[in-house]
Amino acid sequence: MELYAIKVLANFGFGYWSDVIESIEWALRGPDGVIDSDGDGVVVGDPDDDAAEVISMSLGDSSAPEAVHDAIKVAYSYGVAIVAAAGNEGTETPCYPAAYDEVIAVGAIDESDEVPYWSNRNPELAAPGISMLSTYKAAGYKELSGTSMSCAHVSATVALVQATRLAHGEEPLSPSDLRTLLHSTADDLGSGGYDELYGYGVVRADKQSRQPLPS
Ligand SMILES: [Ca+2]
Ligand SMILES: [Ca+2]
Ligand SMILES: [Ca+2]
Repeated sequence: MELYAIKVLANFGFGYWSDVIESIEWALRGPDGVIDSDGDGVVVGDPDDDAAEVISMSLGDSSAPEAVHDAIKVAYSYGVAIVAAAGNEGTETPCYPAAYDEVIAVGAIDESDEVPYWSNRNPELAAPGISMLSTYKAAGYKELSGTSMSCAHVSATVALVQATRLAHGEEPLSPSDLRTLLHSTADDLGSGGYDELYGYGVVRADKQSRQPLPS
């Protein structure tokens, strides 16, 4: 698997939805600029294609143009899993694009598994989001907090699941099957089952059924 970093926001973290749309389309085309280059209808997991298996978006706003949703629906229909930060406004629902049905919205927990007041409610999953060591400008590292940090944990777990399957010669999971797997392996905290604080629970990369191949 390869990692593509696509810059869509300027410094201070602001940008345009048109750039977000373009980046989603880029991730689906991959560096060769073509969706499904061999025309077999398979994109995710096809060695002939270079599309992203998962798109991770640590960004959001209270609303988004429908064209963002359209781009997400296209990528999802090709089997690309899409993960986004639930947002840090303390609202009852995730921000966009996390709020779209196709997107896995990720909320934050702290080191005591508590959900901070600012983590938007009703995420799909929760993951660590307080004082996470992150890459930072000028080739540095810095401890950062927010659902942006949480989002990356879920995206990485998706990548781990898909990469392990592909390494075993198995088909990648569809986004829908991936989500079912992540729900069932998550730590169900708060009230039983889905709840507005943790969603289906805290993502557990270590509880995925397949173990990595020995190196
Ligand atoms: Ca391609
Ligand atoms: Ca193909
Ligand atoms: Ca629960």
